Amino acid sequence: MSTGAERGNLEPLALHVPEPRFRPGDAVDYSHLAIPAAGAQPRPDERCQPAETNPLCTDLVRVLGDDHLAVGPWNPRLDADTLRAMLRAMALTRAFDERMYRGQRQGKTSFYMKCTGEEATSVAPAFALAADDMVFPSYRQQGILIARGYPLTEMINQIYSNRADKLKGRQLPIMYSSREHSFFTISGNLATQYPQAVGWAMASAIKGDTRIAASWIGEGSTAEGDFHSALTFAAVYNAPVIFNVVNNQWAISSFSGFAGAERTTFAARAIGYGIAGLRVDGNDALAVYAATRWAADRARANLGPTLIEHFTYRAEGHSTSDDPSQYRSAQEREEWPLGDPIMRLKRHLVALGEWSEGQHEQMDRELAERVKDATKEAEKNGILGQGLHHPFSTMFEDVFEELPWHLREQSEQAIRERRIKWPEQAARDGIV
Ligand SMILES: Cc1ncc(C[n+]2csc(CCOP(=O)(O)OP(=O)(O)O)c2C)c(N)n1
Ligand SMILES: [Mg+2]
Repeated sequence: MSTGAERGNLEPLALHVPEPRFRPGDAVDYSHLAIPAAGAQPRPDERCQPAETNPLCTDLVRVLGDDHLAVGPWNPRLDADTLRAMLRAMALTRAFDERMYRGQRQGKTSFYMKCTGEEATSVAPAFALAADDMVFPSYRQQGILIARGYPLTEMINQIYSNRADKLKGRQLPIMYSSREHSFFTISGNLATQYPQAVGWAMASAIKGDTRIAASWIGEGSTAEGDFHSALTFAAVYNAPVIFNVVNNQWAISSFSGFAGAERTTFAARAIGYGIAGLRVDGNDALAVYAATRWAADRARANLGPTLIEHFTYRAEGHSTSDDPSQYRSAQEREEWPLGDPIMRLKRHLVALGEWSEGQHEQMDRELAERVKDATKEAEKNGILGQGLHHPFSTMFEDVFEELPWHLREQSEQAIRERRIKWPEQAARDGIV
């Protein structure tokens, strides 16, 4: 057995600590990113062996070219009405984000998260999936709810935690839930939605149903164990599930390198699990639609799960609690080589002669009005800071069918303390 002394001529062991290419003030150059031409990627048959998709895990599926036309085998050939509906849902998502962000700055809510620049990664899949396919989103897929027609006022009630909030203020603002829209309750605990989606998909198959599941996760969250156990279960049982990884380059202030992006792509995780994988231009709504359709058809035909990496960019801060100017170059957004998803779809429709600048401006004005009206409607039910909207005494309800003894004790103690310390609020809550 050799000893440390005998190996004294070796360099000491060292670790690699990833460092992002650009920091605040740096000039940004994305020429290291390989962006292939639109239309150049092969489209294997949906019934192919998973390994046939391996080359697509390091490629980039693109449909919309620099001339704004749709090209290649992944072109989903959508009619103009569908393209306009998708554009509208994406623009509404952005208008909603703008207004809610301002609402947070005005103190109407404590917290908000935008998805600016990533609208295609939720809206296009919502169009490609069936309305009753079950989605297990992260906190950045408000576009799905909007595309599925969930009332904006309900979303705002939840964001304001007001008395009409269906979740009764028990969830962080933006962590929606809607059984009617097949939208699973959002959890702040990253990555938990992945194994839940697989469990739901397995249950759907066990019941002999035809509905599939789709889940979304940020690239940073793929470092969680839940991501890997979900993929193992799905691969073993060939579960009818679509795994979306939204690679927006950042996880708050950590860049994608801390989740392994320097070594390989996120789509390439599929190769190790033996499932199908696709890496897609996430700012190209048509490519996202086509990839989702491919994966959905495959899952529905009992051909198993697909992992789709959406290569995109988080154009704004992580949340209203974040200041990205502290850790990344402001030029990144401007230099991002895949452009803006709304602009790209708009230019495509204009190039087809199915849309115009004037129509687009008019739509933006109309959507801003619609969001404003919904906001006013929701404000009638209260905003943050106007007192507790749901009685304090109900805080422990709705989790267990019957309150366990230890929670009953805690509840009684909390109510007793409230009565002593804040008698006015207690009287208002009806605690006497
Ligand atoms: C289990 C867990 N760890 C850490 C956090 C704190 N946290 C919230 S969001 C976030 C970054 C996630 O980044 P990513 O997965 O890339 O998603 P993105 O925000 O970019 O959409 C972190 C670390 C958390 N909510 N849950
Ligand atoms: Mg991210």
